Amino acid sequence: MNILYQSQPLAFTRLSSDEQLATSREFLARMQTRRTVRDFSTEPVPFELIANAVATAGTAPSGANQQPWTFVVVSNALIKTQIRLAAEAEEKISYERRMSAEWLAALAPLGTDWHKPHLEEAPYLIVVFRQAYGVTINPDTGAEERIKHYYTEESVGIAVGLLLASLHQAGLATLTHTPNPMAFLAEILGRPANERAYVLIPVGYPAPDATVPTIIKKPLDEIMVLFE
Ligand code: IYR
Repeated sequence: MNILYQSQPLAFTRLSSDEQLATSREFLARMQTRRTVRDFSTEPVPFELIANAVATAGTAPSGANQQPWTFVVVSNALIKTQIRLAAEAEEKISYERRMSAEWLAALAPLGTDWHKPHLEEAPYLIVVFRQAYGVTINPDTGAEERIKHYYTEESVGIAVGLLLASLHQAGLATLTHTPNPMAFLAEILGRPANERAYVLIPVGYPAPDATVPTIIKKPLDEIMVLFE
């Protein structure tokens, strides 16, 4: 017998077919209005919206339920400035030297460059870290030991998806920003050796004059393959 397996009845609310369709359509319509935003207002955001989004992210499934994530929430202006300066330094090198012509061409329709004023303007930065492995103290020896983590990339990716959905649902704008390399984030934020920066997400209200690139999402028949 597996003595470690403890179970309980599933709490599950069965919706009527009408409710299922209505909520599914509403959610789709709402998510179709999400846009990645690069022009942020400095207007403050209620902290609970951020906390609820992080708590929502924390409901994500993860490999062996190890929940290999840390969400660092920054509103401190000095730290935001430090992050902006370090990110821009890396991005400048990337845009001028590291990124291939093919990559720059792929990004051209998005209108991005190395300037990242949103890293100071957005009221919150959420820096998501992936815990490449866990750390525990051996009670007998007092030594630090590593715990193997499974599927951390997939787990953190799913959690970030839920985070973005929650923030959008709460009427906030986000930018999924991956300055590369991102090691400076662990340094500035004093994160332990097992944590790797995964994505940096400015969160706030869009600036009143915010613009977004004209892009289209692939239609359903291009992204779904159906065998019936
Ligand atoms: N990290 C850079 C470049 C960049 C890369 C991709 I792929 C994008 O979809 C957008 C930007 C930047 O943030 O500017």
